Amino acid sequence: MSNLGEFEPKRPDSFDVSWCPGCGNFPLRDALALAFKKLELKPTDIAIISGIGQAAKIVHYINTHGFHTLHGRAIPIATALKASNPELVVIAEGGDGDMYSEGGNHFLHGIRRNANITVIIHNNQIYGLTKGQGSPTTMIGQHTTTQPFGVFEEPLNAIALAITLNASFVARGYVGNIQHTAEILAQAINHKGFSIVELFQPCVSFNKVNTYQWYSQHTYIMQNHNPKDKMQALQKALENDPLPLGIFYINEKIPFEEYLIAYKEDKKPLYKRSAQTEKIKRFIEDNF
Ligand SMILES: Cc1ncc(C[n+]2csc(CCOP(=O)(O)OP(=O)(O)O)c2C)c(N)n1
Ligand code: SF4
Repeated sequence: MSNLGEFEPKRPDSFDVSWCPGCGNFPLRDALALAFKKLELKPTDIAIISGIGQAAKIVHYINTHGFHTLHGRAIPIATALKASNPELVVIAEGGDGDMYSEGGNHFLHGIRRNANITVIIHNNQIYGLTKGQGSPTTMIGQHTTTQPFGVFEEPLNAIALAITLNASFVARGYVGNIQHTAEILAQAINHKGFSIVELFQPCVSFNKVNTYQWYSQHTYIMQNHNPKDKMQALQKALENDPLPLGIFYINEKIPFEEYLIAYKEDKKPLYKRSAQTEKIKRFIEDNF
């Protein structure tokens, strides 16, 4: 049963949530709202930018600012939003297909650019919205609607990839544990830099392998792990069964917005400034 409080979407009564009953997106949304409450954020402090897919629909089902964009494109739009208004808490969300396949290129370069945003990947290890095709994280041997003889491609280990690329914050959770997931999300949102949180999220309709029971049996919460130690983080990320949960890696570095010339002398967000028409006119006259 959801307890979203002020994050309950303000929609007409006729607006239905189209997630299937039992979908892991429900506890994921609860954990996110809990993280916002822990951080004492208001709905107007936050903007969620999503791609396309079941996961990406979250912007309609939680009361914050939101923008449902194109498949795989949440990260660049979230980056631009943060640059134009660094005061906002900006979150990019999408499924494993959205972020690792259609948006895979942006995932890599988002890590390099290091905007101060949080990226949440709802990893159900399948394409949910389009009815059960194999995704970049589907396990080898799994039978899917498009791989009836079983998946033969190596699944993507995005946690190991992100650590190798020196991402600023890398974590993984499982939505079956709402408290632990909320704790990770709160730390990710608080972290200054590109924060990646991959969340195992069962798809009860199209992934009959990675169920709630499967995740409970094949995951564990890391203890005494030092997230500042890159090699230890990478070693943990390469563990396959059981799969570790928690914060793998923290790498403090200057975020993208702080390099922007627009904020060198004035920290006021761009949208709060009036247009400097005289300066623009002079620039055009001098250069064209
Ligand atoms: C460029 C583009 N390619 C393909 C599609 C079709 N499409 C829509 S959602 C989706 C997969 C979504 O899977 P995932 O991102 O894992 O999210 P889920 O639905 O499982 O939450 C695909 C392939 C699209 N909308 N746009
Ligand atoms: S198809 Fe899967 S991911 Fe989509 S709403 Fe249903 S259970 Fe959730």
